[in-house]
Amino acid sequence: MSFKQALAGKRPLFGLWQAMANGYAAEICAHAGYDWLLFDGEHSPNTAQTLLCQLQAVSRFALEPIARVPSGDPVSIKQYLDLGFTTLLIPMVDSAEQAAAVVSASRYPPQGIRGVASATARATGFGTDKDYLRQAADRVTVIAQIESRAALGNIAGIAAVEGIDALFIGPADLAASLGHLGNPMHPDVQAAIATAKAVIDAAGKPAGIFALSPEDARNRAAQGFRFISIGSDIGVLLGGAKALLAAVS
Ligand code: 3PY
Ligand code: MG
Repeated sequence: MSFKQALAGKRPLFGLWQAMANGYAAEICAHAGYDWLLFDGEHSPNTAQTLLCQLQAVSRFALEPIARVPSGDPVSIKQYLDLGFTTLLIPMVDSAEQAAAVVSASRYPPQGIRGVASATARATGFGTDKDYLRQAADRVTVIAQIESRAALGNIAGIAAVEGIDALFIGPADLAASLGHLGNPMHPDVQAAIATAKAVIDAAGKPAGIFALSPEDARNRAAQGFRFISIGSDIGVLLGGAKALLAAVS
């Protein structure tokens, strides 16, 4: 089942951000039972090699490995898809034109501009998956990140783009863009998120968000967000290390 199909299921899908850029950490987190893990190519020290290692480490688990590309650059999109990621999160999508461009980058001609590396790409089983080229568009899920004032202004147009399968709100960048750097719980930011969610709902697309706490995650689930990041590998490690020390101090 593709992630876009899974998003239509009964319950929200909970994920954990992977910022440690490490296959061993990814494998450990995969044992925890999350619906998805997000491998971050935008803000974490990932390369194609580290992403490959993480993807291989989680391949035997029933979870969706999502990759966040560094930007909407078609070259990154092509490379991440060829590595074998089938779900991509595209940061900083600010307009319908940008949204259409990232969809085009994820599709082979004539629908798009994705280059073909069929026999040398992991995505195709190194050429053994004879259905891949024909089915790639159905298998791939493209998620646009909404995280700026400009994106809020254009959100209906972004959501209407065919091939944008879901929209994910980034509260940290949205707060910064709205003049509340470091304060995503500010009422203005929260109001903007509510408005954005309503527009995404009206477009009939699934909405996702990065939750700021377990309580925030529960609230987002109750509000109908379909996929919710509830923390990060780094947060879990540091939080656990602090709690352990505090327990004996
Ligand atoms: C943000 O909050 O800006 C993110 O990109 C992660 O959700
Ligand atoms: Mg962001």
